Amino acid sequence: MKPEIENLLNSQIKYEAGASMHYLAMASWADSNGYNGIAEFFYMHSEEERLHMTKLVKFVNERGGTAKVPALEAPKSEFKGVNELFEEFLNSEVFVTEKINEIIYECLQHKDYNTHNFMQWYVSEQLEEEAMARTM
Ligand code: OFO
Repeated sequence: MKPEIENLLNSQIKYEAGASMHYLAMASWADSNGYNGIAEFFYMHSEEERLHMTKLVKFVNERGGTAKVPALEAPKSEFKGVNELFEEFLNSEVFVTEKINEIIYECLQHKDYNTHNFMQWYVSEQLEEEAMARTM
């Protein structure tokens, strides 16, 4: 695996982990403020992001790279209300989509068609998640 691609994938591992922790903090806030349905949604979504992270960790290692499990800053834990949760959700998904697009671009520059193919799963996933966040 080319070092440039490995670095980008390791950064992506961190973004997925960050999203997972961010959504967990949002779930916890919703839970303790009486928004149980919203809490369930973000607990579930936090788990999904963790799976996205793990999928990348395994791929980097399988391809002969070294996946780095990142240190993370504590996510924000106070929110003004549910609108803020959903605004942050959308912004986070838009950010992750941009980062995935950067990886796709670099894969093509480096003729890394294996990683390009693997990342198509994330492209489809982001399309769905961004649309869902926008609708909510
Ligand atoms: Fe990892 O799928 Fe959204 O961010």
